Amino acid sequence: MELPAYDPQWLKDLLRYMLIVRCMDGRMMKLQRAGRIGFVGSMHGQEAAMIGACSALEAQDWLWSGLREGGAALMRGLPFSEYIAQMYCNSNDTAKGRQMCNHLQHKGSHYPSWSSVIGTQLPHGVGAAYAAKVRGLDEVHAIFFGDGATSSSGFHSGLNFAGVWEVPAVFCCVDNGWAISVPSSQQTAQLEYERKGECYGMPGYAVDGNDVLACFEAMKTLVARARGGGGPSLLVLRTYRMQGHSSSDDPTRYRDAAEVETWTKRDPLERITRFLESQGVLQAGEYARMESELLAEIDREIHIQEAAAPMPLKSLVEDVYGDIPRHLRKQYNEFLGVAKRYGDADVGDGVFPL
Ligand SMILES: Cc1ncc(C[n+]2csc(CCOP(=O)(O)OP(=O)(O)O)c2C)c(N)n1
Ligand SMILES: [Mg+2]
Repeated sequence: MELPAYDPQWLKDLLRYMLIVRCMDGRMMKLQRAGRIGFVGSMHGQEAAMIGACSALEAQDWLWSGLREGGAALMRGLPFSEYIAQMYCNSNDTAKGRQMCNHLQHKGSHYPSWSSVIGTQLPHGVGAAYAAKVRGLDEVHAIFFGDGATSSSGFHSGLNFAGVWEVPAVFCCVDNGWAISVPSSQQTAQLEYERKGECYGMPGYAVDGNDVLACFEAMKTLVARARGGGGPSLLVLRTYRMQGHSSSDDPTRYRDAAEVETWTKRDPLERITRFLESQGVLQAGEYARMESELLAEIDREIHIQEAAAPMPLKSLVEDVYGDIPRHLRKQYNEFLGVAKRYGDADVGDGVFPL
């Protein structure tokens, strides 16, 4: 197949964004293992799916996500400082420590806070896409979710309303084959997730989610369709999560080493790097240089955020009411007593019951 004529700098940027995701992910996992932050949902292996697809979005578009799309938000403008502050839930955290860590959000890049409750982002994103349509705004809403989320009620109600209202949305199903320890075969009798779109009156397509350019091209077509008033569509990005479901999970208890090995050979970063080298776009040593510069930048920010103060306890009861009501004041004073008795709560031993 003839490839479109891509701008070499654009291609290099694409690799850089994928590398940002890989570096940030690796560093966050190390921090979690060292007991410095509480929870990480690794994006390792899924970089091409998120970066490729989200590269087709414009600044005015929206990204609705699940656990593993924080890296795409970095590409769209979420600063390293804010990302890491949210992982520490410290006083620089724009969510004020009210979300679990790794539950990122960024107002500036149209990246709403997401919920652990699987599938909730679908009806939320559809509602926002419908509002954009009614108000005549030039916005496309990319709504990301996993293969497991196709079994949630949010998937049904989201796609159903989207089809009826013909909203400007692209549903991006990141099919990594697993919903924690449940393989796709035990979750659905229709393994071709793209065919589920048909039931809601929208076209569905599947693409190699480890091929960043294929993800970009497929998404570009569907985003243009939505922007032009053609309505919603479903895009399945077939990929694999190389690590556990989260930092609390041990995938060796339910996955075959051979399966992991097969996907290791399809590493999306290695793939695009080899391609760019073969095209003369990337010179020898450039990847390593980019990687060490990014890691140094991330490490600098980690030091700053680790030293930042935690959210003041008082913030627990602020912001919701103009005047703090009596019952909250009472609860806060009781909590203050407990905190004084036991000292500050620490980050725990990294175990989270998910
Ligand atoms: C409504 C609901 N049910 C169950 C869970 C527990 N849970 C957390 S993640 C997850 C699996 C998600 O799998 P998938 O949608 O494929 O996303 P992935 O983690 O593979 O990216 C489940 C069942 C939940 N958070 N919410
Ligand atoms: Mg999955």
